Amino acid sequence: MTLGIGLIGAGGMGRAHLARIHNDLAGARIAAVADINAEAARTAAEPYGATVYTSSAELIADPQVDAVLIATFGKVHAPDVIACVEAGKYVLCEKPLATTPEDCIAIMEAEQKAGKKLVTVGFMRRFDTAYRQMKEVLDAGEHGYATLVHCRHRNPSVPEGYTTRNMIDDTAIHEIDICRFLLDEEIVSVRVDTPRATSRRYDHLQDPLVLVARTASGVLIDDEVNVNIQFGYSIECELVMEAGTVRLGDQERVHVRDTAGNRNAMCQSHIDRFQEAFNREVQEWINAVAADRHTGSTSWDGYAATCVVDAGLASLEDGGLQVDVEMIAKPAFYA
Ligand code: ISE
Repeated sequence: MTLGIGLIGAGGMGRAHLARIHNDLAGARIAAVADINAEAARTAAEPYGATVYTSSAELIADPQVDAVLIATFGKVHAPDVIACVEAGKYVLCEKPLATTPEDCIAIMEAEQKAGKKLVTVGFMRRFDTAYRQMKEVLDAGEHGYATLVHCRHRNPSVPEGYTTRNMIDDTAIHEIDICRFLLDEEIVSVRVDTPRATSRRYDHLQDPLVLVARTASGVLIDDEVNVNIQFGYSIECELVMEAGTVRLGDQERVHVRDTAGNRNAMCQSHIDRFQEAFNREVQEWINAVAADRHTGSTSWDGYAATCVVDAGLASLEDGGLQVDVEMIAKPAFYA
């Protein structure tokens, strides 16, 4: 069976998903594209002969659409995710699931009412080979338990519309999720430090930031978020255990050694750096939907990440005080 996929949000991320489904993945076709910008929807849909909509409601109701991919801005996700759940359609929603814990709770309530997990949050790093290997090393237990995680999240630059809030809810949210995934536990408190700001930023930005988070068992996570580093898209992560460390390899690119030195090319964007992870994420989602089962991170993971983001934003507002993460009890449905 070939699944009909409907895309809501025809921006760069959405178009990258369409291209991967069409060119690299198996088992699905692009059935429809919706965007409030009719021209953007038409341009994105045209290469695939997909139906064009300017409203997400029409796309979700289209019987040709078996499952939905949402790649709009986080703050408009919730109503569309809920509409998909109410229509009984599986949905892969780009992060953040929603920008408030309340919206995430509404999504979880809709899903529990539907009686089945239909929502996957687009935390693609969970599908990255190296992160998975890091988790395997930790879980094998040979080196003891984790004590620290050191993360660095660097972007070459960001557009003028990107805000300091986005450094946490759009950028650091990846480390928030991947640390929960690696450590298998919740983050319970966060502090945000503000080092000297780089001159290579728009004035409204507080860049870089350092998030310092603590998990329930006491593991300390530090995450440097530095979004105008100029030289490339660079993601680092080192997990410290009692008797060993494991870290991501560098860039997964070949090394060139010559008179200029020993170096590897730098990726310039997440679409490039995590291409393999994105492909695996969407392929596993297609396979799971075809088999009528859930895969990847759940609405609970989306909710937990949003709660940590909220605590980080509160810390930023409070001048870097440590803020406890407030969360509801985990519903048995997500156990
Ligand atoms: C973007 O949305 C991402 O998901 C990237 O991984 C991150 O590095 C970037 O800062 C975000 O804006």
